[in-house]
Amino acid sequence: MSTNKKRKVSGEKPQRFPGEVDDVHPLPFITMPPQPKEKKPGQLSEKQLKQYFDEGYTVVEDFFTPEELQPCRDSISQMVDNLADKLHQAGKITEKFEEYGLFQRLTKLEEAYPGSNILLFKSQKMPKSFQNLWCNERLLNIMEQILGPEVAGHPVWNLRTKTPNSRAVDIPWHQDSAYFSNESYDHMIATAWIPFLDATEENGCMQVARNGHRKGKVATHQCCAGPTWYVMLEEEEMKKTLDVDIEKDILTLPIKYGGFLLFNNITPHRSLMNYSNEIRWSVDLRWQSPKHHWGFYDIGEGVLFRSAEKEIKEPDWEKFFSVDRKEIWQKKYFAQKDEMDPFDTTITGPWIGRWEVVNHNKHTDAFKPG
Ligand SMILES: O=C(O)CCC(=O)C(=O)O
Repeated sequence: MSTNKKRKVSGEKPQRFPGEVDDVHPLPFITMPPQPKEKKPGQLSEKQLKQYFDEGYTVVEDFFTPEELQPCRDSISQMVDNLADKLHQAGKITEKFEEYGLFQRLTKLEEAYPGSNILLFKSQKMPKSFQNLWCNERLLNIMEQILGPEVAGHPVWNLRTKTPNSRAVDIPWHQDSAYFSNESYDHMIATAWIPFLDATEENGCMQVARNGHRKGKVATHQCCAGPTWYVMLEEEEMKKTLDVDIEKDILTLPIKYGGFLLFNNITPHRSLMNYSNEIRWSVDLRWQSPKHHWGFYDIGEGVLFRSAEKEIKEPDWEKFFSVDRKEIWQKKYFAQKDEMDPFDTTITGPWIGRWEVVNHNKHTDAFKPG
C-alpha cells in the first residue's frame, strides 16, 4: 500500500481528476415531481416522500412479505451452490459445505478459498427472482412518485456478499455517482437497498449522511479503500463540500427483513463492518427516467418498466441482458492481456480512472483506461 500526494500540474493548480466538477444540480434531488393522481398500492406516505427529497433517504418498513422475498433467497442459495461446485471441480476446495445454510455457507467457502465472496460478487447474473423484484408493481408505484411516469431500471445493480469480518465487502462512505460517469450528476437515480435478513448494526447495516444531497454536488472521492476496489469519501470532505454535520447527520439505519432503504445517487452512504456470525445478504437496485443519460460510460442501457406513452407488458430483458456489464468492465478496463483466470479476484472498472488513486492495491494496479 502506498500513498501519493495530490500531484500538481502547472504552477500551484492541483490536478483535476475526471470525476471532479464545479457545477451543482440541487433541484433534481430536492424537488418532488408532480404526484400521480391515483392512489396505488405500496406508495410512500407524504411524510416518507418529503423525507426522501428533504433529507436524501427514507426507510420503508414491512413492505415485502417473506413469501415475496423467498425466491430471491433461493436464488442466492443456488448461486452459492454453483460457486461451490465450480471451486470443487477446479480442485480449489476439498469439501462443498452443503450442510450449511444461506447465512453460513459462503463464509465456509471463504475460509476454504479466500476471495469466494468476491468471486460471487464478480460473476453475478440476475436471476428471474431478482428481475421480478426489480419490476415489482408496488416498488414501481413508489418509483413513479420519485421519478415521474417514466421509470426504467438503471443498469447498475449488486447482490452484496457481506460475509463476517471481511474487508473486501466493507464499503466506505461514497456517493453512487462517484462510480458512474459525470452524465449521472444532474439527475435522480433512486436506489432501493433491500436486505435478505434483519440488517442490524452488528451485521453491517447501512449508514447515510442525512442532507448530504442538498448541495446537488458530487464531492471529491479517492481510490481505493484498503484492499478493495471501492471509491471513498473522507468525512472532512463531506463536511466541507456537502455541509454534512458529522455529529448530527450520520444516521445508522437497522432495517428488518421485509423493509428497505431508499436513497439517491448523491446521498453519501456506507455500510458498517459485519461483526456477526451471519452473512448480511442484500441487493441494491436502481431506477431512473429513461429520458436521462444512463451515466454508465455507454457500456449498457437500462430497461424500461413504465412509460406514459405506452403500456409495457413485459420489460425487454433480452435486450438488457445482451450486455454483460461486469464482463465488459473486466475486458475493457483490465490491463491483463491473457485470458481471464475464472478464479481471479481482481475487480477493476471505469470509476478507478475518475479519482486520485491514493492507495494502490491489486485492483488499482490492474486498471487501464478503457
Ligand atoms: O450493501 C452495502 O454494503 C453497501 C451498498 C451500497 O453502497 C450501495 O447500495 O450503493
